[in-house]
Amino acid sequence: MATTGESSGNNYGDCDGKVGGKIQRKVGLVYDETMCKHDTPNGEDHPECPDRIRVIWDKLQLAGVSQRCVVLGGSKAEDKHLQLVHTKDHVKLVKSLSTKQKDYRRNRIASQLNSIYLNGGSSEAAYLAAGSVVEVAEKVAEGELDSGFAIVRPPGHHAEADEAMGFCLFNNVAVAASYLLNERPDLGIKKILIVDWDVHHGNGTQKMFWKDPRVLFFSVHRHEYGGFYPAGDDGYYSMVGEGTGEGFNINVPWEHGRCGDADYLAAWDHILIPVAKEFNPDIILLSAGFDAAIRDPLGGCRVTPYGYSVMLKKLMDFAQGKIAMALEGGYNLDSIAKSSLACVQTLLEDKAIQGSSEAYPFESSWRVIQAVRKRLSAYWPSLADELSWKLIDQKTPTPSILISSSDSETEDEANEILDQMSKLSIENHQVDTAPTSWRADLAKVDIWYASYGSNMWKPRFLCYIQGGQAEGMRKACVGSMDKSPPKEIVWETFPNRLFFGRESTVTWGVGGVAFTNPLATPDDQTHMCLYRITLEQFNDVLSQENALNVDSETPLFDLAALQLVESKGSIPLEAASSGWYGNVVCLGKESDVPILTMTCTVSAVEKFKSGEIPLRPPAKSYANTLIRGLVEGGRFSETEAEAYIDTAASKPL
Ligand code: Q9C
Ligand code: ZN
Repeated sequence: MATTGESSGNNYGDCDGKVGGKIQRKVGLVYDETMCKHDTPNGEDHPECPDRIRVIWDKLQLAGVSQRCVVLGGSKAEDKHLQLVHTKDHVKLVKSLSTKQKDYRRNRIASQLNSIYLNGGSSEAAYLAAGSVVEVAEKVAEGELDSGFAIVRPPGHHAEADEAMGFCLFNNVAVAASYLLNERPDLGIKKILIVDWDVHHGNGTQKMFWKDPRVLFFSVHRHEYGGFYPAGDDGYYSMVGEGTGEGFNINVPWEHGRCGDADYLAAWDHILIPVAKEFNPDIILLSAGFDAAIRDPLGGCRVTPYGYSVMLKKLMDFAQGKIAMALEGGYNLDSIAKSSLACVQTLLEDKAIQGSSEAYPFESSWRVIQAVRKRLSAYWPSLADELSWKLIDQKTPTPSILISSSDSETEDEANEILDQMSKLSIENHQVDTAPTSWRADLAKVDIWYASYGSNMWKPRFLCYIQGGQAEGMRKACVGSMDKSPPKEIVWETFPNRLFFGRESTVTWGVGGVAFTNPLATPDDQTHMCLYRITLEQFNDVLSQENALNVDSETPLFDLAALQLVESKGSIPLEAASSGWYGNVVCLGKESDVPILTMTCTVSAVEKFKSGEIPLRPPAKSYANTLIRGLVEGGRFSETEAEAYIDTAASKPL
């Protein structure tokens, strides 16, 4: 490896690295200004900008931290090492982007790639980025350094064997891993854990070690069912590797942004750490993107410097603390500087970074964590146990308005979160409090939930219980807390008028959806499918139907409300007054169990009648879902079902 420059930092203390009697860990840092020359060709703004590594370096210097590290200059990767994970053609292509090349050729190449820009400095920076990560990893493996941080750009984890993408040219971390395993058997590195906490999936790294059991690849990222960059299924938890590498690829795919310390630490405590214990790596390479950091413009997540420090600290318990960190993404200059500082201080084993994580993981994060554990439990016995209810009942409510809001934090929101983060220390980030209690009471009471809309189709209704998304739906449901299926299903017909209204819904898109008049009219008929579920589950269905949060402190519909609705026939719910289905109606009893449905209020029916709110026929796919429910449920033949829906959709109210 060619070393362009190497200088030893000013280590306080003597050669043994003692500070104030305490053994100072040897932490390496690579920084090379040459990597700033990779930039957009015409000076356009881009989030992956040269200042990213400058601000990190400046911060470490200003804090007096770089002075306590071993500072290395960058070194260029050798082609033969790059070719351990990249094709010859790809290496040749990146090499050919040298300063002598004309801009237009680089622009043409870049335009054919996904999220890549190129200029005269790109090639050299890419060689330096990869070589610097190799250099740090090698020194850590040799034991010359305890750990190290390569402050490099362009980043690497999206780069595939034959393709640059996602701001990445060479896969820096993958090159280093492959180098240690294949070129340096003398160092005794036989098992490598790669942890990728960049907010994006490390698709390139995953592919490069897909069939390789020597590398355990762990990536936690925003996935959103394949909607987040780099889109598709690659980052899903079902992707576990293949051949002898099966089980050595672990993805934790968040369903949405806004994940923070609590979510990441839950993934650490309940997936990564137990697996790392079993795998027992010889070294850890960290794809350390800081774009899951709070205020990152691309990531939309909320990890604090404290969160990063705890995640890192927990990794230092493995491989005798041998960790080589490499910068990947991270686009808020202030956030990446602070996060990097917290990490280097952690590597130096300074006093614990102050902060706390009083928040709980999202309900969706627990769902993801449980799914990952289940999928991988065959390979990692420590994942096999079910997590206790006591644990996963600790979750952060999702304000329903946030579901459709943008990903980036407002300043106020961010400040408020940071404010909350100033109390606890690393040791006690897990908080034990009693779960909310209304659920236990309402779980003891059965009701019939009577459905007359899409929920007549059982697979669609089950989404409200088990979570997920049935055919035709545009959005997944979170499901109920209690995922047990309905105890019984029966059909009944009630003297109420079925009709369709609203312009569109989030779940079904454009077109009207079903309502039934809460007031009975003797000449009308609404056919309903009755599911026998608990009152607790009914609350969760009610919340989901009204776009409210299923994990609220108080039930929407408690035992008192049940008593009231049985005597009054229908009650509009205060808490669901902004939803369309906030009116609970009691239609009678069946086997002594009350039959409840939910629809709009009487006053909304008046507005539909007057035209103030337009009636609207259902779109074809929604109507078909109802027909499917009526047919598959055995209530009607297809022709009968079609006629029934047609009539309801066309007859004036
Ligand atoms: N609609 C890293 O963080 N976004 N790369 C493209 C296109 C690309 C991020 C959006 C994000 C790449 C290393
Ligand atoms: Zn990223």
